[in-house]
Amino acid sequence: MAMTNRQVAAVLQEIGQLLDIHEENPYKVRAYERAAELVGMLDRPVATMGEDDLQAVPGIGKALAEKILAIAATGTCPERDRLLAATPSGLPALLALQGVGPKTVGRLWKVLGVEGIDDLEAAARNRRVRALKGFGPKKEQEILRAVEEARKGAERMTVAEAGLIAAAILAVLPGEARVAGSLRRGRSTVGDIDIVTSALPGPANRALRAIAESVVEEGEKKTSLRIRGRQADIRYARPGEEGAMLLYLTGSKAFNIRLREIARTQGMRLNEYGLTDMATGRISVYRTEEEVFAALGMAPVPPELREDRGEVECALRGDLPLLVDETDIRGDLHVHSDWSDGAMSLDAIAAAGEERGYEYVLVTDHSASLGIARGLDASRLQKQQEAIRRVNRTASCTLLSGVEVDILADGRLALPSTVLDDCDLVVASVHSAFRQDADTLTRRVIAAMEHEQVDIVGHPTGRLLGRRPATAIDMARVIDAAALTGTALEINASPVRMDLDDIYIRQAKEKGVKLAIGTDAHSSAELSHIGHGVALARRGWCSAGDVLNTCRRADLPGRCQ
Ligand code: DGT
Ligand code: CA
Ligand code: CA
Ligand code: ZN
Repeated sequence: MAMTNRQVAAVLQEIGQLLDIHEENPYKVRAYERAAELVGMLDRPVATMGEDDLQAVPGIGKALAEKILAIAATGTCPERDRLLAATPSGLPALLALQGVGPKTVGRLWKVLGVEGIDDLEAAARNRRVRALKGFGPKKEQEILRAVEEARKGAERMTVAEAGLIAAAILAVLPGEARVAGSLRRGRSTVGDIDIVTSALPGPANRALRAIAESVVEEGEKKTSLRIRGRQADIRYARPGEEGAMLLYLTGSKAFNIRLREIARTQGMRLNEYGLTDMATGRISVYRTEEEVFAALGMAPVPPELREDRGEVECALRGDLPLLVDETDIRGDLHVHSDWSDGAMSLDAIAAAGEERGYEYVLVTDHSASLGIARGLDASRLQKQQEAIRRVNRTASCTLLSGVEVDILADGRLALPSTVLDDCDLVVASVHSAFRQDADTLTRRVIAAMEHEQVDIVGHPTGRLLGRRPATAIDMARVIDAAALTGTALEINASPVRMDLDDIYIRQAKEKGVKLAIGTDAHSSAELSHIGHGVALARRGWCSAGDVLNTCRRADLPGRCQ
């Protein structure tokens, strides 16, 4: 179990926070924070280093080196295990709340006996938090809001989590099965998992029981279960009759309601079993969704569009847009290498791109500035560009040299424009001062877009699903500025970001703004997240022409020629 430096750094950070919760010596706390930063900045994976190599790093002594090696090998160390044993298991999760740090958590626990998010909510509602020295009613309100946000996030899952659970269910069902619901529609988050199967209910229910945490409801038509802390609904359809069931369970609810209206105006009743002719009472069943759409006189609507946002009218007229498809994608426009905080070498990125059949991958390591481990300064960026040229001599997938440059709090960029001039494409992103007010944040990002060298704005709203809300940025103004400056907006396809989301993508597309899909991959497996970004682009009604990554390398903007 060799851990990456990033993972080791996260564990060191966690130990620091646990010590802080326990109000231990601040110097000790600081030592772990510092160690996390140091490990984040190392050139080599700590897993491949010996104790002597580590101790040669300024700031790492013998005791720390031992702990780092233990963490790299096992994921934990005795110090962490001791701390975890002495801490209520619900406490570390409180650190994820906006505005709640280790010191706050420690006091809430020691003074008010708060041991988890439920306790905290109760304490805040009962106005016990404001009684703590230095807290007050305003802080109490903030805590309640943060709890609410966290609950919202925890209720819905990422598409990655939903995909894994769905795959586990599909694997055990003894018959044909299809994913439906919001997961099939490509929504950025998923409430519960919906599956349609033509497997026989008896054997299927037996198989499901074996993998479920608990069975909520079990039947011949429908079974609901809890699995890995989540809910899944399985609907049974007879073989050869799955069409109407898949259509129904895919939704959305608003789309289903429109389809039923359309059926009614044609003298038919639509439900999950088929179409009933109201004059004769005869029911027609369908093997596929396409056949149901055809019976309603409509073109088949791609699942990603089924939200009743104008697609029903288009399907009736037969002028649905031709949506971008994953096969149109010629490259990834946001990938990190081991030159900053990624795990892949440049060669590994080229190989991974080649494996996916890409023409190019844009390497976008972080610029050097506060808060980001191992960012590139001008001279390392230049060295990286030389290294990229060397890789490109033999690789069939071309590495484009880019950078993910920080947009500083005042709208300046973390690297000078002369340096950015040497990049093929430049992504500019906000990584700090997320809590600025709407106007400041919006002006800040627009200022960055006005730099001639900036081609793409990375993860424009800055949200981290379940962890951090979107910034106060005014996307309507940003979209107008993007149109004016010819800057593309990113669709960050990382399952924890999914940023931009569908509504903004559609607004951008309608103003002629190009969208750039990037996985923000830090490892080769994460390149496969591109599909989530394509799904979002489709939900934003994008055709291939709206998406930058469908361009041949020679047609990309920036300085790619
Ligand atoms: P989610 O789970 O919140 O991410 O969103 P969905 O769309 O997967 O919603 P879910 O799981 O509640 O229901 C799955 C599908 O079943 C939904 O997309 C459409 C259909 N459906 C659910 N409730 C109703 C309803 O009251 N009327 C109609 N016509 N269809 C419904
Ligand atoms: Ca669902
Ligand atoms: Ca459901
Ligand atoms: Zn970023």
